[in-house]
Amino acid sequence: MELEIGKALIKDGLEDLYEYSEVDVLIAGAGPSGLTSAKYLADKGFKVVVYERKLSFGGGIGGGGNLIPKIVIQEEAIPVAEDFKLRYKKAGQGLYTIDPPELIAKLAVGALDAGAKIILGAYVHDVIVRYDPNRIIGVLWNWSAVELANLHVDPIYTQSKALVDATGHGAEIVCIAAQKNPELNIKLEGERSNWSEVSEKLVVEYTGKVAEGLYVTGIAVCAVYGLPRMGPIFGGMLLSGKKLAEVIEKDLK
Ligand code: 48F
Repeated sequence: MELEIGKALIKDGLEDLYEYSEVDVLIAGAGPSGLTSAKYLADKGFKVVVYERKLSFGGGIGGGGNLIPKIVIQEEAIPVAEDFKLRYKKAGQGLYTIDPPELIAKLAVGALDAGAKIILGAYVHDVIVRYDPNRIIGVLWNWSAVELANLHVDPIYTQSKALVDATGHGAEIVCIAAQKNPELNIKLEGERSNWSEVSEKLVVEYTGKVAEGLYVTGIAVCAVYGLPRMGPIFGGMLLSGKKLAEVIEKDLK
C-alpha cells in the first residue's frame, strides 16, 4: 500500500504543478485580498493559481484585532460577504463583525469552489521580466521549506498573463520587481500611519495595475502608493480583491 500512496501523490501532485506552470493569473498570498480576487477571477473563467508561503491560508485574518476573536467590515463590503455566504453581526454605525475562522474558511472555499488552485508552502521568489515593451511575464517560485532551511536550491518558473501582489504589508513582489528592474519605473512610496476611514476607500481606489503584467491588491496597495494603513477592518481588503478581478478581466479580455 505504501508504494501506491507514494505513487498517487507524486503522480497527481506533479501533474498539478505541470498543469499550473502556465496560468492566466498568478496570485502571491492567500490572505483576504488574494483569496477574494482568486474567487472572482475564477468565477470569470480565468485559470488562477495562488501561491501561499505558509501551510495555511487567511494571512492576517486569524489574529482578529489584537487577538480578540473578531474582525470588522463596513456596510460597503456586505455584498462581498454575501457572495461568500458569510454570517455577520451588526455592531454599530455601518459596522459589522465576523468570526475570523469563518472568514478564513469561507474565503478559501469560495476561491476553491470557483476553480482557483491554491498551493501552500510555496513562495514567490522573483519575477520574470521582458523589455521593449517592459512587462512581467511570470515568477520564480520555491518551497518555503527551502527558504526556511536556507538551502541553495534554484527556484522554478510559472508563466502568467497577470501577476498579483497580495503579499500584505511588505508588498514583497512589487518591491522585488522595482528593485531589480529600474526600467519598470515603479516607485514605492511606503505605507503610512493609521487612518482607517481614508485608507479603506483609497486602498480600493488605488487597487490595480502597477506595471504591464503586474497588479497589486490588499494592504500591499498602501505600501506601493504611500497610503495610510487601516487596522483590523477588512472590508477594504474584500473590496480591493473584487475590484482587482474586474481590472484584470478588462485587461485580459
Ligand atoms: O497579510 P495578508 O492578510 O494580506 P492582505 O490580503 O490583508 C491584510 C490584512 O490581513 C491586514 C490588514 C487589513 O485589515 O491590515 O493585515 O492584504 O496576507 C498576505 C499573505 O501573503 C503571504 C503571507 O504568508 C500571507 O498569508 N505571502 C507573503 N509573501 C509571500 C506570500 C510570497 N512572496 N509568496 C507567497 N506568499
